[in-house]
Amino acid sequence: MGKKLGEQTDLNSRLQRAKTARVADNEYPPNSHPKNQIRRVKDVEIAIPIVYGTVSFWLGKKADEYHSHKWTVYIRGATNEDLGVAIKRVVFQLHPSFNNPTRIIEAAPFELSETGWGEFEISMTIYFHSDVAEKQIELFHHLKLYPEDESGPQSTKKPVVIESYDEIVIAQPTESFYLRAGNHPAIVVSGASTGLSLPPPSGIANDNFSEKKRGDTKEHALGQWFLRHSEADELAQLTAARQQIQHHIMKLRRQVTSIEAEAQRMKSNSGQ
Ligand code: SLL
Repeated sequence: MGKKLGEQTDLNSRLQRAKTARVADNEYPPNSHPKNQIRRVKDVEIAIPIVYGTVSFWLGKKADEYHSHKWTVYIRGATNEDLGVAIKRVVFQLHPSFNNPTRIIEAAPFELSETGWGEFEISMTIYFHSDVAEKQIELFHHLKLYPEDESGPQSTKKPVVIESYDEIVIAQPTESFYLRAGNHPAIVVSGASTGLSLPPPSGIANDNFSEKKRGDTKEHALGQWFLRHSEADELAQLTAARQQIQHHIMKLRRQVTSIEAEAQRMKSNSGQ
């Protein structure tokens, strides 16, 4: 972690700067002062693997001069997990030729769709929940409408997809964020906290699909076009393994406690 994985951006070096900057008092988000109210978990690092990019379809017969393509820009969990666990809001800044070019998305999935005619750079500012206690970060993505090989005919069926993989790294997370989110599938924890153990992973209950809009992108309408990122797959496997181990440790701890209690009982009985 910490190595540059994105093909297009320099997120990690920006995060590195953010990490360094965080040491300064005035870098803490509102409500997190005084500083001693946030206990940070030493020796633990949290990574949130993300993918951001655009999927763009040519409109074919439906195209007009100003609306030749329909596109979607998004930030998603790298294995399509719900990023709402850490991210509160994403502000997408579009080209000034769009109506209301500043678009604020207040809940996962963090995405928006538009129609247009030209390519430009989209900026995305990610704001975190207050217990994450991290400054916002800004990412940039170049919207691409036209395929690299422009000799062939454009297709309305096959979109142009450009994605970048990266990781949001949080060194020494706050205790409250670590305890709240450490077992969430969008989160990868490395290092071990001495003294703080995570609650067992809650079986991400998604029974109430129909009533609740889902924040993950596992069954997204554009899902078939999302790219696979090998780093993301590896991390997802590690997370699953870590959760299994956590589960096992909890089970063993319970067994130890009950054996100890039994031993204590036998000891006090035989002492009588
Ligand atoms: C270009 N520098 O010249 C770029 C600018 C702007 C694209 C592209 C607006 C659509 C709308 C739109 O697509 N702007 O008016 O709704 O290629």
